[in-house]
Amino acid sequence: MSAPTTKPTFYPLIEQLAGVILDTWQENLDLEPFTLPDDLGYIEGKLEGERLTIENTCYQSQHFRKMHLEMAKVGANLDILHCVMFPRAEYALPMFGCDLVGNPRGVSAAIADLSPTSANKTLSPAYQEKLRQNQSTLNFSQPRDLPEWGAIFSEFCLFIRPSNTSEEQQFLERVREFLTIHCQQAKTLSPLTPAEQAIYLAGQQHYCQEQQRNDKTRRVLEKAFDPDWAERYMSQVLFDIPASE
Ligand code: BLA
Repeated sequence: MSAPTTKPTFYPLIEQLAGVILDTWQENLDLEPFTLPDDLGYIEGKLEGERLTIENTCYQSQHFRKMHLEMAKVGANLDILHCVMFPRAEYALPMFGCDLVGNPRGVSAAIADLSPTSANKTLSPAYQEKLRQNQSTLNFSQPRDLPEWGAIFSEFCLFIRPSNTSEEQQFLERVREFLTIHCQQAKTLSPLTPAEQAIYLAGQQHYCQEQQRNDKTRRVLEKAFDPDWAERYMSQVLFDIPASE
């Protein structure tokens, strides 16, 4: 499949968020390319007669095994940004994850979190202290309830429907904060012992297993492609479970 000659345009907040993610990565980390399996960089499918296109950008760094930014477009009605930073098992790092779903009427779901992978499923005191600093200034009029599998997220998880451009910008700035804290914390850490690594790896495996229970994502992919393809994409690209050593 060849790349299109014209790049699709996305809902403005999605374009802005992609810019914030890539800028923060570039400013804080030494990025190296990461190649997705079977050249899944650019993908096209058909969803009920509408074209679904997926553009993937992927990097790795000293602290992160895979940093994945995906922008997907379903016809003219659904724009999606998905981003996950998978830590290397050597470092006691949480998972950064973000999902934004937009339609012509606005953004229906904006979610971002730094999700714990430790044995006691809490973030380290350093993360908690940094995340608390501006937490009380946040004010969103339409918070959303997490599904059952959302127990993987931290107490700092943002899950909202932004109701105006000011809330959209507030979400954008909070994600910039999450990413900056995450990249800067990563650089302070020393490698874990093999026994400790096994615990954090199990935490990542659990996170990916639970994310694979997201029926809303699966349904979009199943309709555009087919159930086998959706399963392969969710388990090998979106939330590939890191192998145990
Ligand atoms: C919700 N994800 C959704 C929704 C759609 C997608 C259509 C419903 C929107 C709504 O309820 O308003 C679709 N998301 C996709 C697709 C891809 C995608 C097709 O990423 C990729 C091709 N999801 C993530 C990550 C998080 C996440 C990293 O990929 C969180 C860190 C969360 N998405 C998430 C949650 C919901 C959601 C919690 C709401 C699920 C629910 O209400 O049941």
